[in-house]
Amino acid sequence: MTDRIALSGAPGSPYTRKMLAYLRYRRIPYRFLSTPDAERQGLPRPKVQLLPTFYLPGADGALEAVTDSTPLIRRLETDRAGRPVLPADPALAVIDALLEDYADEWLTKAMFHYRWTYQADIDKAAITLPAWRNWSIPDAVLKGLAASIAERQIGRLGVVGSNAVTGPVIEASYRRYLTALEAHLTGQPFLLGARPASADFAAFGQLTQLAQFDPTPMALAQLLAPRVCAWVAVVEDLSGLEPKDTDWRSLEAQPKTLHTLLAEVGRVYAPVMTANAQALRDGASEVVCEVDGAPWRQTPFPYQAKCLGWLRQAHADLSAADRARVDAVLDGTGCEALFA
Ligand SMILES: N[C@@H](CCC(=O)N[C@@H](CS)C(=O)NCC(=O)O)C(=O)O
Repeated sequence: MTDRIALSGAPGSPYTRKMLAYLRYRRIPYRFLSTPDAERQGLPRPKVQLLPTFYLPGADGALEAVTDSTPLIRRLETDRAGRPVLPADPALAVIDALLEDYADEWLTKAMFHYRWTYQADIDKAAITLPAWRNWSIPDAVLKGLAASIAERQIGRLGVVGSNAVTGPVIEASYRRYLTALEAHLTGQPFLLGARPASADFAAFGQLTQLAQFDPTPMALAQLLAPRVCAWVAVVEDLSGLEPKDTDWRSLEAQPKTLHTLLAEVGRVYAPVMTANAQALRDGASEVVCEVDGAPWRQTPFPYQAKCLGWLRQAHADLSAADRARVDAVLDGTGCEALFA
């Protein structure tokens, strides 16, 4: 058991699903626990309780609670060899990091918005989320937990920026994303070719909820993007795929559909991420910007400014020649603004 990586999380957490699918693809042995089991087994608690939590040896060899899927993937790519999900070409790797962060930080808005806005979605999530932690409880207790989780999560809609004005913007973006991903997957099995990149696992994580659990976005996915629905079911377990180096499609040979996907990133994620970082620099109490012609207002989110910082650093660290290659791909997508 000790050679298995321990992690805790939940089936309704997109980042937990991202990491489980990643571990399976990498063939990294793991043991998965619910949060209550992790507590019962005396595993350390993270400073900020986030799902998933990994338990990895710290500097003194003792297990430490570590969260945050994006840096965890980078750490596991360095610690364990074989079947990498980060492209070796540094320019392609920046595009991968951008698509990964879009899924983690923007697509998650659609997930949270649909789940806690529509009654059918609220009812399903409210009863299922607590049952995932413990199902052997009386009805009255489960119903009480359902009511309190629904109240708590609906109260947090504003944190992701979902409200009456931004809701239609989030929904239109989700529909465009589905159509763009459907078209992209028509030409190749994964975002960057014939093998999965970290961005595939990030998109998969959010889509396990949007296309497989919450009824409103799930119906849209089936209607607009049947291939995407099939893809999500398969990416869950890619342990048998035998990837080759040549399965990465080069940046210059990517299909036009990648441009359409990046244009969606540039249309919605880029203005919110840059306005958020600006609001934090200015010490403003609110992010105010325009997305897709509609006003966007949300509480500043320091973590997302950190994400943008990582992306900018990766872009700045490129050689001049590789940066020019990335900029050529981003030209006309709206993503240029992220690195301006
Ligand atoms: N950036 C983190 C995000 C993790 C995250 O936000 N997890 C959510 C659940 S999917 C969470 O634990 N939220 C705190 C809560 O629900 O109390 C990652 O990539 O792992």
